[in-house]
Amino acid sequence: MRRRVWRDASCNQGEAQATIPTKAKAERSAKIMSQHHASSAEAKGCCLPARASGDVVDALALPMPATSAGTKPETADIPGGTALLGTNTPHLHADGEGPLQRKKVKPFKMDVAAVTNARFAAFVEATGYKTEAERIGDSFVFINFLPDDAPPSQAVAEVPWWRVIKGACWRCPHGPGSEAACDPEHPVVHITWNDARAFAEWAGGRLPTEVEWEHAARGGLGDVPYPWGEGDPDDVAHFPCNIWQGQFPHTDLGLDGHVGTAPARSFSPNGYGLYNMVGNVWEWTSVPFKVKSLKRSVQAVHAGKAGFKLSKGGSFLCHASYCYRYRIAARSGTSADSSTSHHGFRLVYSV
Ligand SMILES: [Cu+2]
Repeated sequence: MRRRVWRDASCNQGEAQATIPTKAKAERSAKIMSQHHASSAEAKGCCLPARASGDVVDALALPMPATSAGTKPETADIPGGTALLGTNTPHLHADGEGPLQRKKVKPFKMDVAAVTNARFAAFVEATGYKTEAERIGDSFVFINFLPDDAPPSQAVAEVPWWRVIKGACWRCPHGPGSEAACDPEHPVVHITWNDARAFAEWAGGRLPTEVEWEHAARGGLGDVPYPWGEGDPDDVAHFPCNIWQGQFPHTDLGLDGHVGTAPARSFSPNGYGLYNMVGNVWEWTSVPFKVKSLKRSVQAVHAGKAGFKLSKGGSFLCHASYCYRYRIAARSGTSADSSTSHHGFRLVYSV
């Protein structure tokens, strides 16, 4: 059977490690370890567990989430013109956040919210599509979602709060038996870039470019860090989006009302009527993840990421103390066949 290992997608000079783990080919490295060694500093490619074959959940045999509501996409009109990309005040330099650039964009339409489980279920019902996580048989699940009595699972060396869970997929986001966590109104997760493109083909849309995504996220406000403008979220009183509060990765206090994903339409929309452009779930873009830098240290951070795709927006796991990526200019990347419990997508439509 196909055998894969898992590695961190972006260690940014130690200041903020990856929030998107990566599926990489077995030849690349062997940084996998068993749960029993997840916190051991010595775990360097030792304890490589063999994948058990068989007993992969047939997700098509599982009950479908309700599709009666929320399957029709609502879109917002995004004006064309001069769009802003990046920032002159980057926080994670190695991610390639700067400088601020001006680009021309044509007008387009964008889903007001990330694609929901209900909408994705309609796609699956119509086409019989099986996601890559279903076909491969596992996906990355954030450790806090696993039950206390969960069997040992594989962790990612640099980001041990990610576990490789057999049977985890969009319909069972925390692994087998977690169908109830697949809420029809929440963003679909455990979706790879390839899955998102398949959905887009069916839905008559496409993934946004980075410029389109940022232009839309700014909501007409210009050079601002957030879709709501200025004003950093905090752990006390300002909760404009679904991110982490508390000490990562142990305790999400959920002061913003959500531990894990929030409904795709939650919090106040931005100036273009778009919900949750930052926080909640990462969103795939159509473009490769590239960082232009002549610095060797930056090049070293991104070595081995050829073919990665760019994701935007951060997720419910982001926190300023650790992974300050719920800003419009923030960016990350992972491979096209990676899927996690904090990654979804939304589409744009050419007009
Ligand atoms: Cu993050």
